Amino acid sequence: MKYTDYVDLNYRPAKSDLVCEFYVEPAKGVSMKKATGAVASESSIGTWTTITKAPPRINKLGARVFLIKGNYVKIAYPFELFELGNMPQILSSIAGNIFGMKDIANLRLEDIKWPYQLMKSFEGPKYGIKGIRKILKIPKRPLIGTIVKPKVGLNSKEHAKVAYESWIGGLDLVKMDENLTSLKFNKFGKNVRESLKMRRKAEKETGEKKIYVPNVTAETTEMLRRARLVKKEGGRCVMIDIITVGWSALQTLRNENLNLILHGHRAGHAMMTRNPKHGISMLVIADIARLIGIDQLHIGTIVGKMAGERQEVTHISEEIEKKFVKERPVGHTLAESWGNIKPVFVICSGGIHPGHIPRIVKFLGKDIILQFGGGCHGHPNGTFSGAKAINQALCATMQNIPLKKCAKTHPELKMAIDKWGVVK
Ligand code: RUB
Ligand code: CA
Repeated sequence: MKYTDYVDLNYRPAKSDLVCEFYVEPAKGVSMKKATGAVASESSIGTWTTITKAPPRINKLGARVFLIKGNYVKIAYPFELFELGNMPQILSSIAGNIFGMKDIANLRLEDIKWPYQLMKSFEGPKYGIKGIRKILKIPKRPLIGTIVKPKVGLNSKEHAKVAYESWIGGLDLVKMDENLTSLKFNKFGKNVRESLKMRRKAEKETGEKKIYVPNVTAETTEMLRRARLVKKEGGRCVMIDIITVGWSALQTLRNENLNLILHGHRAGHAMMTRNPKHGISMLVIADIARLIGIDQLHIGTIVGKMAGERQEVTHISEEIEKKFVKERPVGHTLAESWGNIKPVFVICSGGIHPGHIPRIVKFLGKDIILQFGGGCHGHPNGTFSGAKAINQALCATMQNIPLKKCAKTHPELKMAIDKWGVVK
């Protein structure tokens, strides 16, 4: 088959097809038809030339370009091209060689629609939004959490003390940062034991359930060993840097079924997601993380230190929180019915402080985890007051009270607002 044979604009995808939406920019002198056909060919059964004696039945396995609208293209893949439960194999097809082809100047995978048969070969989140709310006994409001700062450098005892102050100041979750794992001055085992001891103390004093999120990111065998250690020590959750460990490691951790909430940090995603014309969208990364089984995932905010657009963040949150996702011509989202795959709790983080809370809640609703680093520990009076200020700002937001009004009777919030302001 020639590249252009893979384009069939009359084709209507079967229910069992996997569908991808791509942004495609052909190389100079290459037609859109040839470029998109090249993508469909190389990501399914084809190569640069025709294969002389290939059995004709194989042509049926070819992907089909069935829609070209400007630079946006939809391609349908027969389900038989994919191995059940094997995310690396799926991505080696639809997110593989095609990104380096000479006929293509730019290519971006915008979204994937998963056929049910393939979807059900993955576990999905163990807990998701409802399960996490049940553990914490918090039915409605956004959850609030912190990343211990400085991100690296504290010893285990200092780290646990910061965690304790955060919890008794009113936060629900405390987590390690993405680059803190097991370092000379803060070894993983000791960190977990000290921090969980402080979690129990904080729970006793506040009468509330709390969550500690140790980062188990490491080589796969070591990652599993650390996750089991967290379980043994009475932990409820672990964090994994999903991009740097890779999808297989995430799947291994999920399939281990340790009954731990899985918190997904996305450090490094922007290497692939930031260019609007080439790479992969954060939406697809979030999609895959949901399918494999992340319970809570960093998706960015619209206000903090990390780049991101409101539309993008809103679409990602809908994609991973809803059971049914509607097709969107603008924003490039394919329709999806998530079946039994549970909704993921979105995490808004990266440069946020109490003055951001009303705006984030307004745009993303209450099913979010608000997570502060500098915006807690950078409070003029330190961590405990920082945690209190966050709590006060959230309470005010839940009651529709302007933060500046609430600050008149809450000194911690007042100091936070004096330092960072309120973002409208
Ligand atoms: C935030 C932080 C996280 C970022 C990552 O700290 O350490 O790594 O949330 O970004 P701070 P994202 O609150 O001090 O900025 O959540 O967008 O992936
Ligand atoms: Ca999708």
